[in-house]
Amino acid sequence: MSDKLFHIIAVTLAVTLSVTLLSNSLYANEVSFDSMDSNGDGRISKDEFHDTIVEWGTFSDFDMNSDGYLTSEEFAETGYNSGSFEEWDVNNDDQLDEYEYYDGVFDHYDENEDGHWQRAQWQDAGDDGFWDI
Ligand SMILES: [Ca+2]
Ligand SMILES: [Ca+2]
Ligand SMILES: [Ca+2]
Repeated sequence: MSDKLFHIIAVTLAVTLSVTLLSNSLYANEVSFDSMDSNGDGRISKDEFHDTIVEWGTFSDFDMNSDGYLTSEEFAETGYNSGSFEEWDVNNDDQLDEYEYYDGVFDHYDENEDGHWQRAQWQDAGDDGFWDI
C-alpha cells in the first residue's frame, strides 16, 4: 500500500469515527435520562422534566396553529388516550396549555405516583416515542 493511499484511508477512518462520536454525544445530550436528572439523585422530578422538556419543545409539534394551546383535535394527534384530555385540562377551558400537557404526560408515566420518574418510567415514555423528537 502506498503512503498516500494509507494516508487517505487513515483520514477517512478518523473523520468517520469523529462524526459517529459527535452524533452519539449530541443524541445523548438530547435524550438521556442522566442529562434530565439535573440533581443526579437517580430519578426525575416534575420540575426537572419541565425544565428540559420546555427547551426541547415537543408541545409545539402538536400545536398546529401555534396559539400556545392544544385543542381536543390537536391533542388527538399526540397519541394519548383521548379521554385524558378533560382530565389534563385542569382549568377546564377546553384546551391544554404547555404546562397542562407536560403535567399530564408526566403523571401518565408516573405509575407509582411518587412525583418522580424512575428510570423504567422514563423508558416507558421512550417506548411510546416521546423522545423521538
Ligand atoms: Ca433528580
Ligand atoms: Ca393550538
Ligand atoms: Ca386548560
